[in-house]
Amino acid sequence: MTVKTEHLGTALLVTMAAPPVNAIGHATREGLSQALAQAAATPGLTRVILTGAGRAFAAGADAREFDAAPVAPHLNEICAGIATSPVPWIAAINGVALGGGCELALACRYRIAVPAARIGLPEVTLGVVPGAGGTQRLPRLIGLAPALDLISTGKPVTAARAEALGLIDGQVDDPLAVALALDIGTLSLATQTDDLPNPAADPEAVEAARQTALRKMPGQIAPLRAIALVAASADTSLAEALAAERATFLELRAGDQARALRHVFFAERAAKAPSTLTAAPAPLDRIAVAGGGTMGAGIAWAALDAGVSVCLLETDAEGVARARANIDKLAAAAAQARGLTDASGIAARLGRLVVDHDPAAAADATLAIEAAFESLEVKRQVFAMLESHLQPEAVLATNTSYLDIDEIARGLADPSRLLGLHFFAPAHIMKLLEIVRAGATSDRALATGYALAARLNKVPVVARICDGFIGNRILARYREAADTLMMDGSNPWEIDEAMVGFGMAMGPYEAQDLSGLDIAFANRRRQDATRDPARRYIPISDRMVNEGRLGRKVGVGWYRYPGGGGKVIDPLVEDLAREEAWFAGVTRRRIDEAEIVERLVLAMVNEAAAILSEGIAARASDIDLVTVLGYGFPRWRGGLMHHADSLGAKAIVARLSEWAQEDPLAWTPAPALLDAAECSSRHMDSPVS
Ligand code: T1G
Repeated sequence: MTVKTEHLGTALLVTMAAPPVNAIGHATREGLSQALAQAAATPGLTRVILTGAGRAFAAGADAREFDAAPVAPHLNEICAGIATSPVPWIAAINGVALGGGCELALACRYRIAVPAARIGLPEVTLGVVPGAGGTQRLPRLIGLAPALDLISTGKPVTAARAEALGLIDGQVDDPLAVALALDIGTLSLATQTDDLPNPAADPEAVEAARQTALRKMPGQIAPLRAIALVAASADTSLAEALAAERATFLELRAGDQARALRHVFFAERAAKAPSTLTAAPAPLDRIAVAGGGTMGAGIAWAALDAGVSVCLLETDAEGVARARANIDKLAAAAAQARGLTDASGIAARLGRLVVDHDPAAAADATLAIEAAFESLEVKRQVFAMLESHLQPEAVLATNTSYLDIDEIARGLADPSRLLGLHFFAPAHIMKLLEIVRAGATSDRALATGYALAARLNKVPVVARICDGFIGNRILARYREAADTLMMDGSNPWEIDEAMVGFGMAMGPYEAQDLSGLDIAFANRRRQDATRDPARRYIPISDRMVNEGRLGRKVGVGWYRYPGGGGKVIDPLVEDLAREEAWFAGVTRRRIDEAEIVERLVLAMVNEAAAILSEGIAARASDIDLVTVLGYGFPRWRGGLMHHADSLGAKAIVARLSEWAQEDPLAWTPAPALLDAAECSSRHMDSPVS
């Protein structure tokens, strides 16, 4: 039974019990429908109290049902039944009340929540709009402008904020007890949401919400449709507006963007240690981070934020001072940006930190993460130091982005304790964690990587060893394809604009200006000895570095940054490209936006398919997580491989094969793509969702 009912005096208690978070699936809807009938058939009831079992009130509609046709009873009908019930319903919100869970509460006559509850309508993050009354009942309850903000951004609010908005009537430690004891007078004074008047129109707020959605959620349909529905609450009858809401929900639910966003949602939740990994992880109460630079300090802060004690090691007193300064910057930013205004919050984190240059200070660490300079020699020295000072059972990890971890492991007495933990800058914010399993990595070390990801609330993706693992290998191919387009006739700003239009958070050239052109330059030099001499090599990026154009950090890269401000197109870059093309005997041509996007996306898809074929990534959905969470690929396209599925392997192979005629080394389709095309399956492996 996913809905339990119990008579308590003149109250009927209705409890949603669908662990772990009371997602509202068909069984729950049936149970709620029966509870409505039971309440109507029970004489003398003064109230119905709706609550959730466990840690959630209700996490919203069960998104796993969205790939199938809707099955009655529908949640909007249940909410309408609650809203028109002669016996008042009280929402005793015991935990998260999201999406349909919030809509059930909105349909109730009265709402009380525990202080820890988070309440909201995150439907747009799944590519849909609230479909059970939220776009109409919320603005009636709290006003149009605040409702626009909650619904168009999908961000939940705390119980305190919900109370301030008028979304709930109060915060109480024991909502059930208060609901039972609520005097009938108070209850009868509460206005049924559906009886509230239309909210006042607010065209300025509507336009502001639209502009924000266009800026912050470009390309996404649901936010704009949600805004239109909320705007209509001001001048449309409830019945008409609810019908329009339902129709919009059903339309978007079946659309590509909702399918893509659901795919990422479930892929994120599937990214956890496989049940076959039975080894116990190392305890994670006290870890060491070797290297207090930007990455090391970010990793340390992520651990401190998660309640872990950290020994941040540097090489000398100066290094300690630099590391401490980096930590202080992160602490100040956290205090400001993330509401950690209470000094105790910061002090508690810093109280768990030791910064030292004496390795003995890390002797009791059970995991050490090396975040030193990207040099094999330096890393080997760091691990020799760690190995000699930490307990033999301590797990060792390197944050290297590119180096061969097997090579690093060869310097260890016990290579089984080493794995890669590739964080993404800024390490305390980016959710992606590439866990790199080297040849000798033990199950215990791997399990420790997963445990750290869970503790730091990161999304783990396991990669095997190759140059760049999953993300940076795809990035290198993406950039090579972009440079090739530049050589053949395009320029950085056309390419960036095309890819932002596709949905990338930032174009490849602006992104490289941010990270610094010298990083990719160093990687190309490292690959010089092994690069296939027959492969077309584009020298423009090297030319830029050799001319000191390293990116934003020096004020000039692919763009200029006058006064350290925003990017400005620099025609000199196009001149450099023309000159290099002339040296190479390339006849440049006009390349339109569509070809830019197609070539860059398919270059990434083909590289990703090779990564799958080689077993570097275990499944396509992992590559989706890497591209969305680490490289700005549009989440509403579901990630690189989900997007590739939407294009179809046959079409991709046909296009790649056409280009391979001009340049086989760059464009020959990977085996996984050929296999998918041959069996005309759309998926390069079984999708997660
Ligand atoms: N549907 C199906 N499964 C869900 C789910 C949902 N809405 N929410 C969570 N799960 C599963 C999740 O996949 C995982 O499964 C387990 O529950 C624990 O989740 C009509 C149309 C509630 C804040 O967008 O934000 O209502 O991996 O690991 O970190 O207008 O889950 O254990 O097999 O995330 O404690 C709107 C989505 C739906 C909320 C809990 N609701 N969920 O976080 O646990 S659309 C949402 C969350 C809707 C109506 C519309 C979070 C959480 P497994 P978890 P958590």
